[in-house]
Amino acid sequence: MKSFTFLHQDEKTKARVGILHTAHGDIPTPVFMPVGTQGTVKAMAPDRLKAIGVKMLLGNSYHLHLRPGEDLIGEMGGLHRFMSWDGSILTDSGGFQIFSLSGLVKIDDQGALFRSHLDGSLHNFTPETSMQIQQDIGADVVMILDQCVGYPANDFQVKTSTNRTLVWAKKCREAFQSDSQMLFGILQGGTLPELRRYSAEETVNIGFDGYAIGGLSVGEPKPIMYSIIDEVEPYLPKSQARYLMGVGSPDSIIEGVMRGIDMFDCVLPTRNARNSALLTWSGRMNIDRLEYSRDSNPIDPHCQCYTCQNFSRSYLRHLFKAGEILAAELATIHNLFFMVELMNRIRKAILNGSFQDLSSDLLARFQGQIV
Ligand code: PRF
Ligand code: ZN
Repeated sequence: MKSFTFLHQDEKTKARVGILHTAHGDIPTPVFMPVGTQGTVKAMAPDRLKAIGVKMLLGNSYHLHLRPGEDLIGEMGGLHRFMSWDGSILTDSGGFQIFSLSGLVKIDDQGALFRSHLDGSLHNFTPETSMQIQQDIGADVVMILDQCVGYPANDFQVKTSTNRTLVWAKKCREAFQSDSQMLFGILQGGTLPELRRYSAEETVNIGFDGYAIGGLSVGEPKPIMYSIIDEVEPYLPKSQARYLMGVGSPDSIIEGVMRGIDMFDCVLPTRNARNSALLTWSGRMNIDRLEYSRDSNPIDPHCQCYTCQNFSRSYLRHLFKAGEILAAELATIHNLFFMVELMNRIRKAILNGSFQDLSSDLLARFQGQIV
């Protein structure tokens, strides 16, 4: 099964438009995937996600393995049926969460032994178990188990984790057996250009359905992240999807797209929404500010989302101040609609040759803002 169709290359940048073919539908790229860590995008019923135009979600093996467990999800017919979502799902392997959430006990080329952040129980993730978990969950796109280091990290740590990720990548490739699912490799290499190139070449040699760039947006300055993408992009096959993991601020998405990235995910649009931080076409807006208390305008006058079509800034501010759960839902609807619209505009601009103009316009609006 062909996993990706490369449709159009921008003439002035590396931006591209394509289609990711999954068992649950075709996904136009570049795409942003909202995060549904525990089998739900927080505060959003699936019909609402669909109405907004979301076609693909990210789920987390780490969380779903700990609770409710992949056996239970498998018995319930897989994650799509369990959560009543018939769009596409990509699952992260658990590599990143083991390092960011759990108490890591022991790690070697066999796998990682860790303590659950929920109840302290011991668990072992190996390349083989990670493949089994993601196959039981029924993800459309499965990610290899990888080891991500933070920033800064010393050269030895970066080298060890990069080599271990390659050992795990080979084991995942061998253990993975599915006709309906895709398997993506993950590059590591910290901020060392040489090691990044090595990671890219070796991962591509193993051969995957797509390639993710991991280990970025872990505390390094953004210009370093962009230079690492520039470093590895030439080594990634043009005919396959490239995914920048854990990156989703509007300015980083635009910078990523112009460097040839097709897929993004990030908790920020949904998490920020629940913290009253809203995305608008004139930059970030904090709806709990006093100046909005008697403001009858919608969040964004240019926005066609359900929230902006029906509610005022004044009402939203009231819901947040009163701690009402509808605040989280309405704000998430708006922020995800914004992300879908952003990706639609990006794809359209790449296709009609105006991507460079769009990107400089949008970067001027968003740069420097923590959105
Ligand atoms: N590896 C995995 N998931 C991730 C990352 C990674 O390096 C990141 C880094 N930004 C986010 N999510 N498996
Ligand atoms: Zn809106």
